[in-house]
Amino acid sequence: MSAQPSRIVAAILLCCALVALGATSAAAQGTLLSSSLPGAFGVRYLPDRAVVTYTVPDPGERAIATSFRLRVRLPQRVRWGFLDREPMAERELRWDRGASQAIVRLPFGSHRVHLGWEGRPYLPPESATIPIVADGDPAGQLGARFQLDGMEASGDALVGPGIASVRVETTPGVSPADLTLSSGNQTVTQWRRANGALVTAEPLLIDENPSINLHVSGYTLQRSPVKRVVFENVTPPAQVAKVADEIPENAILVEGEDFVDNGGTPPQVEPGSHYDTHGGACVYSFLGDGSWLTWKMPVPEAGSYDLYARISCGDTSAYRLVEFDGEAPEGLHLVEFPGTGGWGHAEGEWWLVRLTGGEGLAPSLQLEAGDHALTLTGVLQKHLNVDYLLLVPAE
Ligand SMILES: [Ca+2]
Repeated sequence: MSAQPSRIVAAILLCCALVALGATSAAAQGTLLSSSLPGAFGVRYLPDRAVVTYTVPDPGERAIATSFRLRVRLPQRVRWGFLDREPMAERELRWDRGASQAIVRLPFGSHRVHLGWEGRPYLPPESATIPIVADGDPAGQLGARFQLDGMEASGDALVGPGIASVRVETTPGVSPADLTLSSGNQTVTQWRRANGALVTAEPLLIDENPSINLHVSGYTLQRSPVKRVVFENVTPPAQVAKVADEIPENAILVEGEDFVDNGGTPPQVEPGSHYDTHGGACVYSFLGDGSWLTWKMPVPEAGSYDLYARISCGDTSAYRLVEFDGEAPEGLHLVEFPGTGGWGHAEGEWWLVRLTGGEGLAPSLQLEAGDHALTLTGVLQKHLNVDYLLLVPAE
């Protein structure tokens, strides 16, 4: 875009000022602004204009005029202006060359004034609507608001949960550095260009109907620089199956509390903390904030195995990324664990679930003999408690 971001930022940082002025203060040289009546004033300098927001109460019956006089220092002669969204006539814009100040008469109340010295008179649009599309279907919209230095849009996307790429279709000239998108608490700032759009560099984990927030930097935007936000290749999480809460024959059992490595927020382990746990303990407060746990899974002989987990979840569901020896097994990257009706403090709140090998589940794991590393990474915010994990030889 035609913006010069560093210049804008510098101007904003250096020149933001909020001042309260006394009545009839002199229009002394060197002051940014002065007013003939008391009030609250803020002035912000941008590359082509000063934007003044003010509140000046109506002085009531004592007033002999219906307006007050404001002087605003500008680097060059004032050429155009807006009072709120109305253009100001040229005769309303006086110039005190000696003081380098614009002089305008303004109505009482709370208003915003743009005083420009360069370029053409311009105000950003008030609002815009940006459609969201998920794999070709409408999936909500973002409501956009404009500031002079960018656009902020937000809304819910009717998509997910799962993994998806996000393509932001922009007008020409939007650079990756201008664009920030957040979905829930994840923020995307890395983009690659593809066919006139910006696409997330990495697939994004999306919760069910995530809140989307989009920020585009750019000065004097004429319209929304984003035409559509498109979720592509939306892959839902793998499902698990609840099975009888008994340990199958020949199962290799690894206690949840016996994890061998972890990262992020440490989970809790405390003997006797929960109801009816195997080995008298479980791992709990395993957060969905990117924290991960790794277990050593000993496999006595090469073959086909199925993965089970005894879990509790007091939420509606919890999501975990699954890796075996550092790689996602086929069909098992993101897994949705169901809510079990509680956190495992009462009967029936621990469920044994099967992750592979059943109908509608990911295929059985083909494992070599030896120790394998199973890692679960908590994502999309939800907690999960784990009593134990099983590898069961596939029939
Ligand atoms: Ca246990």
